[in-house]
Amino acid sequence: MRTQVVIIGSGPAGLLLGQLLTNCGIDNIILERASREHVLSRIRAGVLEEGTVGMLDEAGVGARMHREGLPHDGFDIAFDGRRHRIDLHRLTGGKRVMVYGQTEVTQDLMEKRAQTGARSVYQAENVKPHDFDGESPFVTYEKDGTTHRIDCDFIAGCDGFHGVSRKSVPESSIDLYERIYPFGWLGIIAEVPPAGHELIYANHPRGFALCSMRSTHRSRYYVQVPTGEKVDDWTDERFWDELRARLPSASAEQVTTGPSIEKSIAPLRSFVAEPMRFGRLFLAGDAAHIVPPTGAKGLNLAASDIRYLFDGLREYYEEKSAAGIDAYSGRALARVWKAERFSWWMTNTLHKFPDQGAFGQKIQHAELDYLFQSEAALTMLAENYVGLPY
Ligand code: RFL
Ligand code: PHB
Repeated sequence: MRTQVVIIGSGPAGLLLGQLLTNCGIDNIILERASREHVLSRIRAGVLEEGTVGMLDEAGVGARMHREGLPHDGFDIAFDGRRHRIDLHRLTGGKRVMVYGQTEVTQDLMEKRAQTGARSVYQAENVKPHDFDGESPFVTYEKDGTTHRIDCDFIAGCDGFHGVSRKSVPESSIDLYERIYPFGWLGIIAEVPPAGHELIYANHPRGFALCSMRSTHRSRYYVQVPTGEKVDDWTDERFWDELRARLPSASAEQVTTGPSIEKSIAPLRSFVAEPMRFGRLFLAGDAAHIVPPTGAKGLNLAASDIRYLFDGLREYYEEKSAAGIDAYSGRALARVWKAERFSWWMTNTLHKFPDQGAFGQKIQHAELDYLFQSEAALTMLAENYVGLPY
């Protein structure tokens, strides 16, 4: 078999790249380890930057997002028993974010791909990129007991943090940067109306909490829990009590409780692999970098990587120029590191750290106090939250 671009991974990065390539006639095949149903059952991101929204429109999959997604002009940070609104729209000269679940984004992209007839292989086992440091790379995989080989021009490693692409690169060619936080987020989804129209990020002596949503009748809530905590130790009742204890009382009263339909714990990590290109293999999205979810940047960074990678590949095929693919790693990493900084800062400012001590508490308090008194500090927060320019 032969194609122009083999895409490993059918998450948002792989599906978005595949659709943009297909739309301009560049042949591609997606190889995904999991089943379609498994990919669609993962509950993850919820907040899209305008740049991500624009890319989904460009890919031709924006219609349902504009119908069902919730545009948000701001969000709240709660601390010291009070809520402070970050007016994203005013602070950024008219920008906003879109609340629309990653599950929906993935479903829209999968449906569009099925309509266009582009090839995807789900439950592809033992996917392996080969010879990407030469002129003739290929990818092998197993399906139903048979080994297949796909020859290609390029391989896009969009296979997430635990994927095979980054691990195929010799250790001596890659630099890894990592910070692991001593806590995770316990998250639930419940079929109840959200506590308010906008998101609330809460800094509380008991730990961080976040009120988010998927729609006007479906809520997404998180509380910070220590590393090692077990989901089974958290009944719905315990979760709701803990969430309400971390919110200002007026907000706690707005929380409608109900049975959870999903409950899981996500660890928090910052991670970057450099560079993001190895010959004819490109890494994109979580395969190359992870941010803690506090800044809502993970999926958005996957989209901005694809912006640069797609532009580079299109230039290569349409204009016979390698300038875009040569610039890919540098351009992507410049944006990645700024989102890493922002997500790290949001995490440090809003969570309780076990070794924070009295000094750390005072500094965090001063940071938040300053934030709400300074137009400059608020603007820094707002322009990063809505997404830096590509
Ligand atoms: P994905 O989504 O992990 O997709 C990778 C795909 O590759 C497949 N795969 C393989 N396929 C073939 N062979 C192999 N060897 C393979 N190994 C893996 C996997 O099965 C999978 O289908 O990566 P991608 O496309 O880079 O997308 C990244 C995003 O999923 C991620 O950054 C976000 O979900 C992060 N994130 C958030 N991002 C935001 O922008 N806004 C948010 O509000 C937000 N909230 C979150 C989040 C992530 C969370 N968790 C659970 C980590 C909230 C949470 C709780
Ligand atoms: C979510 O709705 O899942 C969500 C929202 C904002 C974040 C992280 C996750 O910062």
